[in-house]
Amino acid sequence: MSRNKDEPEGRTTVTQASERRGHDVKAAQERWQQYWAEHATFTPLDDGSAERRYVLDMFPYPSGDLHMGHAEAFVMGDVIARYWLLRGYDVMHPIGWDSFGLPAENAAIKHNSHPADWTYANIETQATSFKRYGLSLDWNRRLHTSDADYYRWTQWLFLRFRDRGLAYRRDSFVNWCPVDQTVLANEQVVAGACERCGAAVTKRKLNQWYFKITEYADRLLADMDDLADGWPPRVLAMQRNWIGRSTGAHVQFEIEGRDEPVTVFTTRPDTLYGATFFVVAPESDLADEICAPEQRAAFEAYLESTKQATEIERQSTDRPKTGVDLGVRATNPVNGEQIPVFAADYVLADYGTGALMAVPAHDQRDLDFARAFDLPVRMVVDTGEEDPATSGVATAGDGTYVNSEVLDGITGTEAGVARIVELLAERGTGEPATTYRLRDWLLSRQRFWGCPIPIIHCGSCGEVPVPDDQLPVELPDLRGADLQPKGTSPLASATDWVNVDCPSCGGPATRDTDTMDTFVDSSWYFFRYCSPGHDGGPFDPEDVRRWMPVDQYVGGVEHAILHLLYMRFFTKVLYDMGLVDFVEPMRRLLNQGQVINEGKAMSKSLGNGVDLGAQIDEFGVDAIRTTVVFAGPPEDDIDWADVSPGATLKFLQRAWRLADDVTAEVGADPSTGDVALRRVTHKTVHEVTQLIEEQKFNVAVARIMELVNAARKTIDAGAGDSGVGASGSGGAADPAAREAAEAVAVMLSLFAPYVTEEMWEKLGHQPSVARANWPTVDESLLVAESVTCVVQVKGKVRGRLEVAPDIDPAELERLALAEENVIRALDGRAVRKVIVKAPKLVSIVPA
Ligand code: ANZ
Ligand code: ZN
Repeated sequence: MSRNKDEPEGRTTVTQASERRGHDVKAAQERWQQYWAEHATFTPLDDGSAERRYVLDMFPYPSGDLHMGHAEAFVMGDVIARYWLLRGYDVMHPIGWDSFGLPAENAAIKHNSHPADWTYANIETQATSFKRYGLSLDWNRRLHTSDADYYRWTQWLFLRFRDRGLAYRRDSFVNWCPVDQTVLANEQVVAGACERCGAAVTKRKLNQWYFKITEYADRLLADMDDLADGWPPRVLAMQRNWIGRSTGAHVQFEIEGRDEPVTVFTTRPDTLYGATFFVVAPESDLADEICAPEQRAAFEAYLESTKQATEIERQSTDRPKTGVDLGVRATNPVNGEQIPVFAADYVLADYGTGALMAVPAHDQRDLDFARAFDLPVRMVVDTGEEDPATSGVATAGDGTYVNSEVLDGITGTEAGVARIVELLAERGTGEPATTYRLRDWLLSRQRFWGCPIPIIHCGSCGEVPVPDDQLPVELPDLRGADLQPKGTSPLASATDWVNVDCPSCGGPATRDTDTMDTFVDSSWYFFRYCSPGHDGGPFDPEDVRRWMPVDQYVGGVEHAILHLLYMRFFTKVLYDMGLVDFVEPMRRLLNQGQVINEGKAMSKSLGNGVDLGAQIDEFGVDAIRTTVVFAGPPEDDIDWADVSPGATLKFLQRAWRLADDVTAEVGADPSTGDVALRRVTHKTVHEVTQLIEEQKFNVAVARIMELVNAARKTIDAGAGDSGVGASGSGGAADPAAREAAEAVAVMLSLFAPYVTEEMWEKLGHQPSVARANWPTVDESLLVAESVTCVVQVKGKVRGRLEVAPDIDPAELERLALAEENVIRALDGRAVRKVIVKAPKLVSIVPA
């Protein structure tokens, strides 16, 4: 433990000696960890004796030992879980590991070992650290998504999704990382580079498995109304944008040489008369199909050149527009005008219909393209701004229609859209339509360390699901095999595993060699916690009914989009399957901030990393936990350069000394104690309760610190006397000091579990403080301050009352007449008159 540097050497006073007293941090950590494990302190009873609450932290990936980020993420959930436990709820706070995934595989390749070895060794390291970190976790529900008895059910769920038409295969262009040799989801591509290795991402055509999440787009949007109270607004906004619902119309254009018309999606059908050209996505089948022979070579060269660009680059407005004329014409369905057709990469193949009508006057990207290719710009909405043809700036606002036949003279987009949609409907060339940014969820991965897709491919039967009673399809061991990515899954090399008899016809067949995106594993783990080890299904619906939805989910905002969207999708499908009776799995969501250092994210290259283990060795778990919480609101980032775990440790020792000093008996009546301290205690309990409910944990710590100071003052006020019988006047024997110390122990246990167990024991209570009762508030002690009211009988002072400054005169009169000394002074005589001058004086005149 570090010495107090402010303390002059060599001079020892009584207070300084007592300042040095403190509990043994390391011994306490070992002792109570063992106690909690032996007594299953944090295992819910699940017997209906108390209302259930489910607190869940986003489960960790076993990348190595815990780091400062975990310290913050997990302490927030722990504060909530411990608080609910103290409030008498039956709390479930489980833990597990999201243990499939690429890093394990890459580490195995690097160190010539097996992903399982690396994964499970890291899990053990993290588990030990979680236990030391004093988290109120129920270890009996522990799960690992890479265990066969977990992924058996991941596979089972996949097959149920497939039964419902929600899992399917198709060819598509996918993001491809040439280094990791795997498919990446859009969100795993950051600024055109692989999120993991930084390599430039390219496109590749592959036959892949998808979940049809788009079928749930509307429900994923609509059900967010239920989350408005419990989820951070910015997360809801991110989800909404990701789903990206757009309303407008589908409009059909005839294309030269093609029998069927081509449909475009537009949000502005009202600008149809301003469409001066037509654009299709270069990689779409349509482009390939309609391209005129004389333009074929140019088209193919262009197509090749677009494969490098990412989706974001392709859509960005400040990028020079490129494209190629396909040498055919499209016909505008409202005025019969013939317009040229281009392929250009600002049009995405998988948004809308992969084709658009270009209205350069009112869409900036179309205008940029028109200027680059010298195409006409025709204004059809007069907004009063300069004509886009001359200004180069597209106008998008409301205005009056011009050059638009049936629309001319109409004002306002809404009216314009309504009129044109009517016209299109009459002619059978268009209708209202809705489209989404959200794409189906690509779940195939060509990697080893993941959940095998339980499908068998048979030459005569096609795709055959592995029968339920043959699940799990276990990963082959592949120990010693080369896991180096080669574009096909390493599973393909396990020929004994791959070659199987078709479950349907018995003929020769092969297993699907893709594994699932790990987001599949993490989309249902919270259900499994309700039924640990259940082998009749992924979970027992009865268990889930009792515990879910989760009351509080805690995790990083980096999961604001995908993980949360996917688990919401899974829940809705399970609802449709009749397995759960709710559609949203998480009632409340808390996004904790990050721990940074010197203004920057911690990183190896910056050398500004702070090692959690070393911090704990130096200051102890309690000090680190409390420092993290005290640093700011849970959502904010913490700069470790600005905090002082040393000062926190001193505070915790001060708190401990209260318990060490108190001499009033257990159960001593606090109402005989120091009223001023009692007021502070009850006010603090009242405020801390509210602050915890509002998740303002940092302020709660500050309030508890003040209470520790107030209790210390009371104890020290009696330092001179023997301490015996000093009740009410301060000192260690004052029952109000005990009351304060007990309140500190219980409230502080949310943040500092070890020192408070020690305090609770010193205060003469049975362990565990985690299972104590949250202190109750005596409302009458909440008045801000009190005034002494003098009570006179026949002009003589007979009593004094401590009352609130704003006390009601009638109440004051009642209190005065009930005063013992006053009753004695009246001696049975009737009262003739009472003069009340609230709050200071009551004068009683007897008959
Ligand atoms: C004509 C038009 C006129 C458009 C106008 C906009 C303004 P949001 O709002 O994001 O849904 N579009 C359609 N399909 C596209 C694709 N595959 N790739 C790129 N852009 C596409 O965007 C819908 C609008 O984006 C559509 O409405 C279309 O351009 C374009 F004054 O049609 B609009
Ligand atoms: Zn077959």
